[in-house]
Amino acid sequence: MADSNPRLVAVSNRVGPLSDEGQAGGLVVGLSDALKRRGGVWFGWSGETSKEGTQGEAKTEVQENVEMTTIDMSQEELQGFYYDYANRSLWPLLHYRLDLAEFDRVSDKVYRQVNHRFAVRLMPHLKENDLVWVHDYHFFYMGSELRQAGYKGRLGYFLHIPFCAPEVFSALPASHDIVRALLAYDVIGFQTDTDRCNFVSFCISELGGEKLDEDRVRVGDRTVIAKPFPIGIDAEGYARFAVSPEAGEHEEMLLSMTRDRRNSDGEGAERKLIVGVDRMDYSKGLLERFYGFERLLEDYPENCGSAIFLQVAPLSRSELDAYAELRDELERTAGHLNGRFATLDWTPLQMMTRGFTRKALAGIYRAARVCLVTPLRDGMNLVAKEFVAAQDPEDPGVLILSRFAGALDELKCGCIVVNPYNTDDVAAAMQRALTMPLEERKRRWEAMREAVFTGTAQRWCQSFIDMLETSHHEPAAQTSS
Ligand code: GDG
Repeated sequence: MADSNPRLVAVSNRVGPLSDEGQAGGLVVGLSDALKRRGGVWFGWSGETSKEGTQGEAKTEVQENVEMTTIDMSQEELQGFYYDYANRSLWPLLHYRLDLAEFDRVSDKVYRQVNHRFAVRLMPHLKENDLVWVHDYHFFYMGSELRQAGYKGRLGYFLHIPFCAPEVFSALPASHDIVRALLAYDVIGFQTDTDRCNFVSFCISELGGEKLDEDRVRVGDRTVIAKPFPIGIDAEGYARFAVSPEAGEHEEMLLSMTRDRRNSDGEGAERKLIVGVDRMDYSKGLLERFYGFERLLEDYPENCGSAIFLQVAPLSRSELDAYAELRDELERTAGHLNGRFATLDWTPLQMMTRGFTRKALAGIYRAARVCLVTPLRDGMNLVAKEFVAAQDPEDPGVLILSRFAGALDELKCGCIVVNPYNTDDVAAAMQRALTMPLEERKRRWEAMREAVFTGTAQRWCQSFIDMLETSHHEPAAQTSS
């Protein structure tokens, strides 16, 4: 290897910010650390639209020793690439929502063009020994486009969301093209072993490939490494957030809200705050969770008057119909539930679409007795890990986690596992969590804490880069069919 510490070039839809110490988001923490240490480039969309779109000039801003390089998109590109193909075709498909997935050839074409132009724009910024690491479902074709443009160095890819079963993925008209394009990368990272296995199965059943060993699959003359690299959080940083003054204010505000209830009858009843924190997305299982809470109040009426469910649900992709409809449905369901159960001095369900600062969120997690993380499908789910990192070791809360979240692999040691589609199961898990003795809560939390503090964002990034650095790079054969 010519260079003992090659630069890192990261490609993701949105770029930065280069984090300060203590940020929580996995991608940002992991990449910022590695980029600052090695120097390099962070390349992606500027967040702006302009007439020329990706044909326009790239803008570079050097921060520390990192070139933050971005390009604009045209309005048509933003629509076809981002809204239509990435979020109306790929996102629902990969989250097993074929009923919501829409496929059309115009957006397919724009998606490929944007990948092509991003690759062409990135080429002048690349050096021979760079490690190029492309992120997520926006850039499936980026690797093969970079190869076609002549890049010969190491290329890695990480998928942040699930890779669905081949039976589902093959419904996508471009499924073969996409997987063939992925084979241009040297290392393909997934959140879980299930995702990796789905990808490998697709290579075998649809493309006639073969599995060489645990980590390597061959299709034609391409051999790639396909491996799980579960993303984590900056656990130490997050734990510090949770004891910051800002977190403390939010924790205290919520505790006093629940404490008032406790003292109204002069008795020290138990704190019963349940929280959920999710982008408002149909993959997160919010509606099913509301039904679960309603069932809790029906089947375990001792919680009426004391349990409060706070759902933080910042709006996301609200330009898309499926998201706008979800919002209406959630608001209707929350209204119905409160109308049915609320009393003059108790509102059982509070849903907020405003966002909070990271520190405020950490305080909210710390105030909660129970956290509901019940996605119908999730690549990993960092909220589950943040909740664990934010707890008070002397009085930790309980995590209820969906069997369909990638985070389950690492957190099953201490969470209560639920099937989010099973309303009775979710209600029973809430009841169990609300009544769990302190000793059991501590035991479960300690096991999860160990997992969260071991599998951090920094480790995720380092292990991927280590694998990419040592991966043997065979010159890529032409991968498009
Ligand atoms: C994708 C995959 C994978 C939420 N509300 C607020 C806020 N958040 C933060 C959370 C957390 C992040 O957003 C959400 O991360 P998740 O992992 O839960 O989910 P996605 O956004 O769907 O992320 C997922 C992830 O990529 C990483 O690979 O885990 O499976 O779908 O950090 O705390 N942050 C602030 N205010 C809020 O109100 N500041």
